[in-house]
Amino acid sequence: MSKYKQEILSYLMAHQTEYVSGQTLANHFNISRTAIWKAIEALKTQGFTFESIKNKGYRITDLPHQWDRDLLSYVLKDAIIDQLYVYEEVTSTQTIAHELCLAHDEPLLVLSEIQTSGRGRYKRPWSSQPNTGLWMSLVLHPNISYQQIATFNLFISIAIAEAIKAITHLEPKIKWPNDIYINNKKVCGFLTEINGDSDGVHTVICGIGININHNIDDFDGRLRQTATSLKIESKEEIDRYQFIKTLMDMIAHYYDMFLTQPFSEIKSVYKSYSMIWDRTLRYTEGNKQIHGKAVDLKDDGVLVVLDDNGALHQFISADIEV
Ligand code: BTX
Repeated sequence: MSKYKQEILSYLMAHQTEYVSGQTLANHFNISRTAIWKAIEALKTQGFTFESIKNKGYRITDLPHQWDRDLLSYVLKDAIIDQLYVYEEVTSTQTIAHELCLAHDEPLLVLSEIQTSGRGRYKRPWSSQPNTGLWMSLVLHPNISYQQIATFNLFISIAIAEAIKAITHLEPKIKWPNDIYINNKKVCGFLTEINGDSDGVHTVICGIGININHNIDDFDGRLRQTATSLKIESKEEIDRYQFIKTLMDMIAHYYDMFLTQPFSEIKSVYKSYSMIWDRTLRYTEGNKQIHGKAVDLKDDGVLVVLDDNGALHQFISADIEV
């Protein structure tokens, strides 16, 4: 495998609108034209398509449809991660991320085309079809207390909603605390797991699942009624690379806000995305179940709900039936 493959790809991606000759590449990287040719051949096997014109050079015309590590490295070169792990199939990116963060102190991203045991909250299964979605786990190391983790979720949910809106121009809605819906159907679920000690949280492992290019038939059983994808809602195939870049940019922005500003600064933005206000809904947390209306979201992320009998309840996390 050419050790220059990644650099050659980056160069060609940066010059995607023009032809780049083998000689230009050879001069730029100070390697032979044979080495350039080998790198191009290797990229072809990964799913890149090139137009190659005699005396003009190469131009990338099509990108791999599967997640490709080299392309993701290029697309995410400015992302807030130091390490990127891309797999074809894993049990769960959360499980892999938990293992990796034992040996790494830097921020990292784990992504897989397929998850055979993708999981949601309370060990519920997360359906993770190949070639359609974004199944990823982001490992970050904020220096925060355990109490602050509830607001981390709030900032992340705005980041996801804004990425969806920027790419599709649809109106995503946040269902507190962990889901994003479009037109009353679930398009994304995320969960945040932590490692910490008596000094506080040292690792946050945020697993995000987003249905991107699913058709309705891609969902099994009950999910056909409850789930949706960006493609179903926008009626357009979404470029997953463009989506993940936008998502990681939004996460970088809102993560920085999370570290530097109180939630109160963006509470009104959060509420504008929320789908639970002014609605009487069923809230379940453990054995506790009530029927009521959300009346406040406190600065520490606690949701205050007024039940049908006029009593106030506080939730740090709950399942809400919408
Ligand atoms: P949750 O417990 O709120 O959502 C799980 C519930 O959502 C399931 O019980 C099912 O009803 C429904 N569901 C399952 N799969 C889908 C789907 N693809 N689209 C819509 N609804 C679905 C939310 O948990 C957190 C999910 C996090 C998933 C990511 S994927 C990457 C990372 N790795 C991993 O194993 N989990 C996270």
